[in-house]
Amino acid sequence: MGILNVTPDSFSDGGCFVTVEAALRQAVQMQADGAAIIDIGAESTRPGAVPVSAQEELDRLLPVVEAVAREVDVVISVDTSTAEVMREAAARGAGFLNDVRALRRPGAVQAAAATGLPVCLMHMQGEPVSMQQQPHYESVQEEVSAFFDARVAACALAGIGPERLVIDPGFGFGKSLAHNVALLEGLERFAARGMPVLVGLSRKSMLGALLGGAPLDQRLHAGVAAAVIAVMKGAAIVRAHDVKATVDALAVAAAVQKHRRVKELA
Ligand code: 7PJ
Repeated sequence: MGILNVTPDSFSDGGCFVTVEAALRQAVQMQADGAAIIDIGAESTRPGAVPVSAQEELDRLLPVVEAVAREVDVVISVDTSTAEVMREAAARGAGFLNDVRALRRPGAVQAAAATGLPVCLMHMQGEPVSMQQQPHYESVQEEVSAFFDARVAACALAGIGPERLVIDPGFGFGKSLAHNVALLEGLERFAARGMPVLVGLSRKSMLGALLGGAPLDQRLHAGVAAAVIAVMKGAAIVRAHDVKATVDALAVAAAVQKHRRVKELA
């Protein structure tokens, strides 16, 4: 899953793809580099970000969704928590909903249900504006797992069955470095629930911290390592900025995983 931010203030590539032409060029490149899904987001959710209005999100997102749907042979994911944006994007060719708030905003679960699309439920403690101030868990594994229980149940009530759901522990969303590492180490547990697991580790601050304070543009190798670890622990979808490097690394991980499955079936 390649990342296409159409926000003016995304933490890693804000402002780079704000015109439709630039966004489309980036989408074409990511598809050529091996992305099967392109995740288009118009609301920045980096730590400290304040929410944008639904209208602003629609204005930024929809022209890009339309252009990518017309020109690029990929599944379009929309990174949104807003019910209206889900409906409008689905009507314009989106094929996947990616919600960092796991359909907790008013009307979101009903809107997502009505689209018929698959949905990623991501865990976040708090809200972007304050989530990194004091993240706290008794057991991060247990609490993220209980969160998925509750959200999967809420989705079922609204008519979204588990076969339409993908889960994501939400690296960096209300988590300390230790929390993030614990979630990555224990990823098998989420994969064992039977729903595909999505991970977003690309360029995140946990990588910077592990490298002793590396800036954004020096986190590529660590991000690729994290993606490989996640896939070896059962992740099915990797959300990444650097598609070519990630796809190449995951070709190796996928071959090993495939061999393991064949052996298990034998
Ligand atoms: C994630 C996301 C993630 C999912 C962002 C960034 C911040 N969606 N949207 N998982 N992160 N599902 O790109 O670093 O980790 S925005």
